[in-house]
Amino acid sequence: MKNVVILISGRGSNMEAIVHACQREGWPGRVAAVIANRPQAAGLGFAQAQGIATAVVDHRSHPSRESFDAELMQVIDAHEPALVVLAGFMRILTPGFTAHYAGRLLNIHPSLLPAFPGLHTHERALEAGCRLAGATVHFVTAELDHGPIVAQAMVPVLPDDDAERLAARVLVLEHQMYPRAVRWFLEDQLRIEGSRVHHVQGHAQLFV
Ligand code: NHR
Ligand code: GAR
Repeated sequence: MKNVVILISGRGSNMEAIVHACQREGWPGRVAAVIANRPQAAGLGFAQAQGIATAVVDHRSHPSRESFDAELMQVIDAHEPALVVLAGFMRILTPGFTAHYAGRLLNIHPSLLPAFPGLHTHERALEAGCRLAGATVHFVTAELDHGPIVAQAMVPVLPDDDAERLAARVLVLEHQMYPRAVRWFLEDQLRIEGSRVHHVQGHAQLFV
């Protein structure tokens, strides 16, 4: 059984989708721990109710990003993860952290990368007049939101959209795409070739 460690900062709905899919579909892996950088992260309650180990590593009790990341790595590595999953995790990680988990660290970002890396993606997509929006699952590298793309999901932008409505439409597909991407990784179906990722059996890496 491969261990997965999921990092969250808040609600944790993507983490829930992954836990449920893992239970329902009988993956060759299990969610061994859910770790939050905020003590109030709502997703911790769900994880505890599922009998999953939880921990808080509070960034506010560290003097630097390096020291926060060092403790985070210790807590993660106690679970010997094959894969670490960022699911609404809101702290930028240091190059030392991303190097330590190179090739086994995934993120979901709520835009069609390489458009709109960073924060406030839905507001920025609306402001830019985009007719298409979505989310991207990618391997994490030192450069923020620039790692190899595993899968993308697209949704239309509708005339009455505000950021909240658009985010909700994107989130529905996030909950389909992220569990699939995690399952592909655990089943060893993904190959990274340079900056590209392909599924060995050619499964569609686009969710519509
Ligand atoms: N770290 C690295 N090195 N590379 C990536 O690709 C990362 C990462 C850490 C997080 C998620 C990302 C997203 O999908 C992610 C990808 C937080 C911020 C941010 O500015 C930006 C991008 C992402 C997550 N965080 C502020 C900070 O100072 C804090 C913001 C807050 O606490 O609300 O760390 O969008
Ligand atoms: C998701 O939409 C995710 O793509 C986004 O935040 C939401 C988290 O929801 N991630 C980021 O913005 C990362 N900076 P969740 O906690 O319910 O999964």
